Amino acid sequence: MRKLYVYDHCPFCIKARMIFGLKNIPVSIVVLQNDDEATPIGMIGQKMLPILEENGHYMGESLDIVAHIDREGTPILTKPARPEIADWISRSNALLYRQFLPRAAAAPFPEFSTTSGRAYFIRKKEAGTGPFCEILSEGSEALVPLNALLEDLAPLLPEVTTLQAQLSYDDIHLFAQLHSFSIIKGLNYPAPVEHYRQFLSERSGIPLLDGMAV
Ligand SMILES: N[C@@H](CCC(=O)N[C@@H](CS)C(=O)NCC(=O)O)C(=O)O
Repeated sequence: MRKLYVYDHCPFCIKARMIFGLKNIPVSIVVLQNDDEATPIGMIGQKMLPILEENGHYMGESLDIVAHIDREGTPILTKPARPEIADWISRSNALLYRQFLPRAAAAPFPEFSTTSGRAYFIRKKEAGTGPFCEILSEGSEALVPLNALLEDLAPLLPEVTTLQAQLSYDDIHLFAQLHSFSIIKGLNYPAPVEHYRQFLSERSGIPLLDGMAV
């Protein structure tokens, strides 16, 4: 069987996992330790996941994996992408990942099951953001703009009935983004956003992180 190497916290890995779940194509999920550099470098020449292993070949890049698997049988990502969704994602990126990273660093993800795996992530990401404890001390004030973004998203979303018929690459990017949002406790999801994230979680078989949210 094909193997998909991932980190559970990684939004790009969520994108690659989604296409298998949405198309009901079996794949064996392998979670690497976050400080395991040798395995991914041995496969694609860089320390980067997701990686798909198929018949002794390795494919990196989440969207290459999505396109490759969507070409198998009947494609499902047939609806055109909408620029307003890409725009919302890019507006939310910086705010989201500032709050996401310190929470992910403390969460019970399998890629952090060794102390060195967790320490590797903290060292690497704090180099970009500054100390995680300072970000966490921003408290609920920091959630105000994220809640505003969720309000902005509600009117942009397709109806769930439309989603049952056709999906697009927007749904891959947006669910991965909302999956990251779900590790942040205390956010308010407007009803259309809540329906959307639950629908795609169920259809792709990828649980949201609400249960470990802080
Ligand atoms: N362009 C890549 C980006 C993948 C990516 O940035 N993966 C991150 C995890 S979210 C990674 O493996 N970074 C190296 C590290 O964590 O050390 C893709 O879409 O597959």
